[in-house]
Amino acid sequence: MKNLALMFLLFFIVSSLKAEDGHKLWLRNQNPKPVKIICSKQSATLDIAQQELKRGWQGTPGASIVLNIRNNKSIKGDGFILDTSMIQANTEIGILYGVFDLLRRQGTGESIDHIVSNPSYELRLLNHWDNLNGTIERGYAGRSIFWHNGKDSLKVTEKDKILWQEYARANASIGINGAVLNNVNASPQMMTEEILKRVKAIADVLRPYGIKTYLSINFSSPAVLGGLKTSDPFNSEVIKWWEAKVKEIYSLIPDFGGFLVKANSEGQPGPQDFGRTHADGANMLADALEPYGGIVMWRAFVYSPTSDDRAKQAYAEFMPLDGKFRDNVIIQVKNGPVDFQPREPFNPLFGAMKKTAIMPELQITQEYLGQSIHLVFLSTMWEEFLNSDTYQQGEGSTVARCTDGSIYHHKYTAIAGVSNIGLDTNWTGHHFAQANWYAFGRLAWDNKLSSNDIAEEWIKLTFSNQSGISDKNNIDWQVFFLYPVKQMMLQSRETAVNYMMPLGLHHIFAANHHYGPGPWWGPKNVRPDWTPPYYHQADTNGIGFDRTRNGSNAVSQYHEPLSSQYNDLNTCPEVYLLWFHHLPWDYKVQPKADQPLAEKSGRTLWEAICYHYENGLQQVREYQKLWDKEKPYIDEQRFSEVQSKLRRQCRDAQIWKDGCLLYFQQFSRQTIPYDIERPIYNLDELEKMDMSKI
Ligand code: GCW
Repeated sequence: MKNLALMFLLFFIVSSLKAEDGHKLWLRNQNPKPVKIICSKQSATLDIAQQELKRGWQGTPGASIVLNIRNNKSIKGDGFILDTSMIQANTEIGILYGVFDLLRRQGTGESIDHIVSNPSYELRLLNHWDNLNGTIERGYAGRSIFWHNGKDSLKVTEKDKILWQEYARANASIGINGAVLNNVNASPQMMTEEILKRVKAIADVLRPYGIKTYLSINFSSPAVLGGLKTSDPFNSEVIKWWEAKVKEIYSLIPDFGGFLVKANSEGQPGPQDFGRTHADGANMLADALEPYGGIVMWRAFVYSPTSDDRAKQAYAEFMPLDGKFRDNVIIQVKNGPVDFQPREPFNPLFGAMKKTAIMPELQITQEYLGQSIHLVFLSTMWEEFLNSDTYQQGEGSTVARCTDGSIYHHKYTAIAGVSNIGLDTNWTGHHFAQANWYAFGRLAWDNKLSSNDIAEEWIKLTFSNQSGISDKNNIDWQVFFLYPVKQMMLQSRETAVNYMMPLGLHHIFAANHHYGPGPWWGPKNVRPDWTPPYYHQADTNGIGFDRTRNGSNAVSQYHEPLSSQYNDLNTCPEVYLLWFHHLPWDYKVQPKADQPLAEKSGRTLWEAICYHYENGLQQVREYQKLWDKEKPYIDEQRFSEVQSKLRRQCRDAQIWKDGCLLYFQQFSRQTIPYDIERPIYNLDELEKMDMSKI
């Protein structure tokens, strides 16, 4: 009898866990209850707000809710106030954000009692590195949702529109309000009439969801496209060309947001080609956009092949220009001084540029973090970055406060994330990569949120289902699914750091694709700052990049007390050790309590490196076991797709560990500690492997 009941229960569980392809993201709207909505105004955005309430209401059946657009001093920008029976906002889009927040709270079981919610940043953008032929630079989830190649590629289809609308809805649900539709390595063709018409069609779909459209531009468009002799920003014909182009864009898209520019970086054209500065170039475009309320986001991602230290260059080039930019220019700065590495200290420009608006650029797409194959929750990395203290205006001048208007007061505050979405059914390739899109939006809205809360929300919204098995109130589900999966997510970035580049190592990826390890890769004909040996500097004496006062002196770009702290071996955080110091292999690293395999005292640098790689690998193995145990709690499709990606992640972590340890061992000339699993690959076989296909 007991067995029969058990079989029945099992059958019930299995049949209720229907296959899910992940397309619905965190917006699963299950079994909505009836709701009465009172709204005295009508508009496309308010219609959406009402539809969403009807689609997702989980509150008391038949309850009434008032949507109230009325100014209130405690509401800033598109913020809102939530009460059990009312959503109040200054703007229509504020009402829609309030609706999504209310539904989220119903879905996660959070309280809804007089919540005042205001955005940390006024502009919260996704950057799409999508090319006009439909490919995506550093995209790992299929081709572009905006651009296709081939005949009829510019024809706007119903299918396109449905997808753009789903995209807009997902973004609005997490507060994203801007999208740059094309790659920062921009084609001049972007500015042609036929392409701009398609941009208009996209903008029309995004608009009711509160999302403004922006474009990346190629600085030499006036010459390449307009046939002018030059693209010099001081040339009057060039100025006129941009003015006319901007006018044309606004005639099609009256609420167009503005331009994103990558100039004089990695071969892109820019004002320096004509002896002008970044400020000269940015201001010329800013002046053209200003009459329409448009902005310029000018990237600080610059580095020349001849500099002694790539990490110093954005600061060196941009600091002298502080205060020289128009107030509708924002300098867009990557979180770290090199390039979206698994771990970097913050870029020293944050907080240092005081007279110019600065916006952080984060990378949601996992170019350097296992792409769409490794499970890596990036929220903890962004939290670490946002909470970094720059000390620029005394203690507590965190990056978050230096960029969100708390400390400096500029016309705009903004944040951008390089998108990880494409045409894949589940949008992001890996089901867990959806959490990174979600986390970016949530942090852009509220930069004080904790990764713990974000992960918990996301899991509840994404994996709850109708059967009651994974119901948020179900203790069994909480203990055996929510909690362990959340722990895995929260630990996952540190795990990737461990098996890829611990202790401050960086940029030791295989060439070009940045997926597998390649610390050995350094052909003579390639510029040194594109090769790993430039960054790890390993030789028989030791390893690490000396950025101290005796080395490249990058430490001097940080405000005291950080500058001295990073400079001094005794105070430099262990996580940045080899970022700032070149150390002998037998340097004694302080023991760390949370490293289970580590020697408790007297670890040498070599041993510490070995244990980090081993720990990283073992942690992925633990995730594999953990996920296998989650089978009863999740639908078959998402279960097996994640399971299969975890298998590859384990193998790749092994390759990272073996490749890096065997390569560095040639210099350290020491044995790998015997309590560590032996490598299973040979170095020469790894060196021959195509690391983009491992
Ligand atoms: O991270 C590097 C990438 C390039 C990218 C560049 C940038 C769009 O490898 O693919 O180009 O940064 O941010 O401009």
